Amino acid sequence: MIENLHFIFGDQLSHSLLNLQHADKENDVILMCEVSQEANYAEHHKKKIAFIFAAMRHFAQELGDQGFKVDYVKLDDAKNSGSFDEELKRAIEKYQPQKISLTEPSEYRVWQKVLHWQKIHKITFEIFPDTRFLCSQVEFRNWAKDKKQLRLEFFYREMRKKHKILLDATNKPIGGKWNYDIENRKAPKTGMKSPTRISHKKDAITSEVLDLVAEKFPKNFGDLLPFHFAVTRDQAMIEAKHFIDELLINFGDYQDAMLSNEPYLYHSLLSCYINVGLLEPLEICKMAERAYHKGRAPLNAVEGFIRQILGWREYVRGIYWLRMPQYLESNFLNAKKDLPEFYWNGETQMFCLSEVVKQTKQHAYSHHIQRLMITGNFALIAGLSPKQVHEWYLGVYADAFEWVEAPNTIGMALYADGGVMASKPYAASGKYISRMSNFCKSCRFDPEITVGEKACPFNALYWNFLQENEAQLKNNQRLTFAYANLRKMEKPKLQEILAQAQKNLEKLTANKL
Ligand code: FAD
Ligand code: DLZ
Ligand code: SF4
Repeated sequence: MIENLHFIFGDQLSHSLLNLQHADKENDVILMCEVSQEANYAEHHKKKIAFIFAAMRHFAQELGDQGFKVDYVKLDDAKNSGSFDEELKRAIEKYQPQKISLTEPSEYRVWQKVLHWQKIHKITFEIFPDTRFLCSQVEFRNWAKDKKQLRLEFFYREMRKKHKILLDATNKPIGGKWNYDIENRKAPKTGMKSPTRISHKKDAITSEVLDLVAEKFPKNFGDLLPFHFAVTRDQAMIEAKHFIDELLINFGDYQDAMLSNEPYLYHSLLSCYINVGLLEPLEICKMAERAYHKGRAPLNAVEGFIRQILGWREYVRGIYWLRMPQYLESNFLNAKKDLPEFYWNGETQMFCLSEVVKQTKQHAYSHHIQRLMITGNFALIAGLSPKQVHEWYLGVYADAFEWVEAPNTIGMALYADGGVMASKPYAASGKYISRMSNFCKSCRFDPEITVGEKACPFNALYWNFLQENEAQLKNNQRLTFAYANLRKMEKPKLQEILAQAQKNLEKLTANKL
């Protein structure tokens, strides 16, 4: 019999967790388990599963080294039941704890389980808030409650003030402006190359996990090897320092740039480490702020980077908890088409899409603009089902957890929430992609052409999207210019473009685009 059973989930790998702070090395047991139910609730990329299991096993080892009693259930343990529900039940029977202690789970799905456990197990549950987030659910609700419209910019300013980040002595934003986004849209330079990224050595724990994933998930999407991920806090901190010292300086300027064979450019690759808890958001923001004060990175880069973490990351989490569970059913534009095969196999003539899917398959990573303006934009203007698109993003990226993925996909990329997250749909034609990338140079289509054999499919689909969704979108002030252009178009030309869009959609359905 023990006093307290601490249940730690796979994205709670932080020594600062409140329930760990309260754990007693003598009398408590810490439970962690790899379960097939979690591995299979989405079509997870092999690298994602390997990263999470390897990071969980290393974290369990660190806790053991610190003197905690850890019960770690591996996926292939003979008694592993395959679900959180049954593993908790088994641990309760084994240890007869007086109390179950946990930190609130990040996802609604798992929170429902916790509520259920409280009903069925006649034991006291002690549930701690997740203090790694910089805005609590209650705080976000209070901020949101009297607002007609939620907008990141105002939330972000509050967060800057609350956490005293990039403020001068009078609590005004350093440099005089809150937001330098306008400076962060440079097109890529020809021949641009970013520094080589770190590849961490694989120890016996990671190698065992890689063998396990190869054996148990052979048919899952994505390449398991090569595997470069950090799997401990120390390794993740090496990644963070590398980013701050070598890459942050260019992060702002080329934040929106896309290049083939350069999947990472100047992005941090820190999302998966922050999301599982190996790194904490506030420490990363402070590292970036220090780099600015030491003159090692310009303000547009530092502010832009901090805005993603202190602003967007917290904002999307707030929206998720405000709107769940209905959020997953959102379909404001009534988009119904099935996700095309090429999202899985990359087999499409559209070079931009095949390149992003290829990078995703190789690395379980794709940077923000590729997720938003290539795979997301296409899904939006082709009218793909938000639910199917959401399930794809949830599976294929190593950093994907529903609380952050769903608002980004359903809200930001697909506008399926009708504007809760974003003030306008991020619909764009091939001209945008051509300006911000070198993809079109390798493509059989031409971004300057809208109709005909060589026409870039994004172009006709873009106008078709505006036309088809006019009733829902025409009053959006940020689309005034786009609708004015649509109306200016001569009727025969518009008819030709709409007919081309239908051809594109027919080819899409036949897997021939
Ligand atoms: P950087 O570009 O270096 O940005 C720095 C950090 O800011 C990131 O590590 C991340 O923690 C944070 N960040 C940046 N943008 C966002 C954002 N929009 N929302 C939340 N945090 C942000 N991010 C996830 O962490 N998990 C997801 O499942 C996820 N799904 C997405 C789906 C779509 C359709 C889109 C458009 C975006 C999604 N994002 C998601 C946001 C963003 O694309 C990733 O956080 C980013 O690409 C991760 O790479 P990075 O660490 O190199 O980020
Ligand atoms: C994503 C994931 C996977 C693939 N496997 C596990 C697992 O076996 N055990 C575990 O504790 N967590 C896993 N995770 C992360 C969980 O999905 C994450 O902890 C929940 O989303 C928390 O809400
Ligand atoms: Fe993509 Fe169109 Fe450019 Fe081809 S021409 S890469 S389809 S944007």
